Amino acid sequence: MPLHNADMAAIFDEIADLLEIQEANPFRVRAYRNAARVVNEFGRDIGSLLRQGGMLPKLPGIGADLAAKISEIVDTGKCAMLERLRKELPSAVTELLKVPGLGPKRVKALYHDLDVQTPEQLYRAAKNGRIRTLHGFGEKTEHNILAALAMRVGQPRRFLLAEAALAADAITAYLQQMPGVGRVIVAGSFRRMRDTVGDLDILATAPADSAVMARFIAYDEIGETLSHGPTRASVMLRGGLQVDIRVVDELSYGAALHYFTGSRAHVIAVRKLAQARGLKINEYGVFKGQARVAGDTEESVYRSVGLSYIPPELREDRGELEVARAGLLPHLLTLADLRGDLHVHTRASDGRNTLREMAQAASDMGLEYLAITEHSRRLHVAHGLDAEHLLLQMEEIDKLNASLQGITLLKGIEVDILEDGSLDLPDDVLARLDLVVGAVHSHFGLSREKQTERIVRAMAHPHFTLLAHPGGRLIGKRDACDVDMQRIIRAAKQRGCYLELDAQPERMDLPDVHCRMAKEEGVLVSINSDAHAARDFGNLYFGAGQARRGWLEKTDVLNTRSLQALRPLLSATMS
Ligand code: DGT
Ligand code: CA
Ligand code: CA
Repeated sequence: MPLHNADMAAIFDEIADLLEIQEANPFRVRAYRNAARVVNEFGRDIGSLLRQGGMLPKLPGIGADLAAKISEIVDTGKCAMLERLRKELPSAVTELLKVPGLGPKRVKALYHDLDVQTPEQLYRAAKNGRIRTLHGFGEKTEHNILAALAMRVGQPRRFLLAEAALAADAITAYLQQMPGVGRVIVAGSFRRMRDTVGDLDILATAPADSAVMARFIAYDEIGETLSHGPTRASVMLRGGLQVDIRVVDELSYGAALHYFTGSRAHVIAVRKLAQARGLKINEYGVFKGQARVAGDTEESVYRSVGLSYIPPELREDRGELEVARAGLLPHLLTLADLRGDLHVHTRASDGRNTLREMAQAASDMGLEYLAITEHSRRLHVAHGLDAEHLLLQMEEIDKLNASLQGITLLKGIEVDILEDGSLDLPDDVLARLDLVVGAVHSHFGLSREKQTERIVRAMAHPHFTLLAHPGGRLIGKRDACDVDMQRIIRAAKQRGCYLELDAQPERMDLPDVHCRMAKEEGVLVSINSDAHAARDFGNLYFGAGQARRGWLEKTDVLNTRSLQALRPLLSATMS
């Protein structure tokens, strides 16, 4: 399709915008802006002129370089320079520039202040009301951004498990109230406790003629009904989360639950086992010829293929069938096994509650000990503590411990691991703590070699106890650092220190496969809330889920130990 003057002008305008965002030379920016205007206002169609073999007319302010770009655009329909600039900047920038009323200056402010890279993240920020909180932005701009992105971001996106859990709890409670409904359970990746879910898959049991479906699609959080029939429906909640529902009769419950829990690969592997025994498994039951031989419970489905019950978190076709057949399935950790939390913040750095409030909340969770681990001085944005403030807090903890009942506070720090692998506080201060939690908060982009070396060096520090959020990912926002996790885990083993599973919903770090790697190498994992407020101890539930996906048992987890058993394990690392 031939490009016209206005198209060409749009290309030059976008180049000017992107250059401006990159803080390029203002004269260069102005040259492209000028070119956009001149081309747009030129009385004849430049593309047609050139294609007819004519020369590019003399245009004010258009030198050889810009003239060459005009020819390139006419010839190829594209401009390599624009493509390159787009690649250099986060994709959210291109989307933001399309929003009416947003110029390059405000776009730059947005993507810096919100720390968004992709249109999806931007959409979420707008949805969560974060844009209106920025200086110079109001509700109207936020609304414009949402409207502009809604079309694009209608494409599938994944939700954090904890986010999805809020919706899942509300909708299952609603369904449970309906007369005639038997069981209501969320299957799919949600039940397998993946860190993110694509959608919710609800299974309900009810008689064939029940009004369950009609009631389901009357749920007032539904934004759009995608499809609906007598036994199945799909809806989109207002928040953008899709919910699929299937209604089956009680007799098929186990087979249906097995099928809809997945994973697909696991279900297929179980079906293969069934075929080898002359059985057929589908979502209605296990059949031998025409006869149903199992399927009312999941146990009966597994039994029919000679296996013991496999917990949902293990159903990823990662060897669980072989292990089940050998009768060697792990006794997975449960939330109740956790007796302490080794990573939390208070108001002293970037948390919201006091020491006493955090201690109370941990105690309410049934925990016996709680390590206070503020950020260290390097992390200014989190009001990190210097040695002096840390020592003051240690005194405060001693005093508080004297009056607390049923819970003990431990003295710790979440100390920054600096670029060279050294720690952000002096040794003599670190030596006085019960534990030292080390964390990477900067220089995420080092090469695999350098990043791994940096962390291994930090762990070699005599006072190092626990590596916080080892991969450094923020789900949907930042990929994990490029590191050799096997080497880090082996170094931890050698050094006698531990790895954290940080249970913040957007961290979930260590992820499952690395939990399993740690277990295999004999390195204990500590499942911590990384709480910044009293309510964040709820993170531990999801952390336990991720640990289960990583095959962890009670004995594989550091903070299942009593305080008495824990103390020597912490000091074992202090040499
Ligand atoms: P998600 O939603 O992307 O986080 O992942 P899942 O595992 O929840 O996948 P979803 O919602 O597409 O399907 C839910 C379950 O239903 C899935 O885990 C297994 C089962 N399922 C769906 N489609 C198929 C299929 O074509 N074949 C088989 N064997 N199972 C399927
Ligand atoms: Ca799903
Ligand atoms: Ca689904």
